[in-house]
Amino acid sequence: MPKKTKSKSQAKKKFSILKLIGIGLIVAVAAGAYYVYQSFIPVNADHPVFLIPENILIKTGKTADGHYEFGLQSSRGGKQLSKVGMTSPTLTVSKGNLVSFHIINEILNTSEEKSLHNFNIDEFNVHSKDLGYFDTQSITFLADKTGEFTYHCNIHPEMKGLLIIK
Ligand SMILES: [Cu+2]
Repeated sequence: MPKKTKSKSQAKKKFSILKLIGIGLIVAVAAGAYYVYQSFIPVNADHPVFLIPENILIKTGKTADGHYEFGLQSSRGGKQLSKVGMTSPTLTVSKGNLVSFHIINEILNTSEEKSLHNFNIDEFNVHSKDLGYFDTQSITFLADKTGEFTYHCNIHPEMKGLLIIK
């Protein structure tokens, strides 16, 4: 009965395709879940923290007198002041918060200098990569201690501001 055999093998083929799709889906879902799980791990912790992060949008820029600085992307609440000796605004967050910095480099390349900046808060293991013009990066950390910390670009020592956690 060759006919029956054929339909049987076809059914078998169909089944294995479905099985492959099923395995593919499981792998995709697992990879997605793993990614989401990873994204809940702050850079200064080894376990996920399930809190809604406080979002701080940071951009690079230049002060009126031509120094590099960080600034806030939103000017909501007026212009934040910076501490004497620092170009960039003082930021205040509450202890225990999960804080996400979203950094964008908006400084144009010039013929003399390629625009390259990074964002660091050493005490919290916050270190962005070197961001070229219009590159972005998001970094989430857990504000697990109070104090005054400096956020800075390690390419331009002048480019720094104060982060207060209270
Ligand atoms: Cu810089």
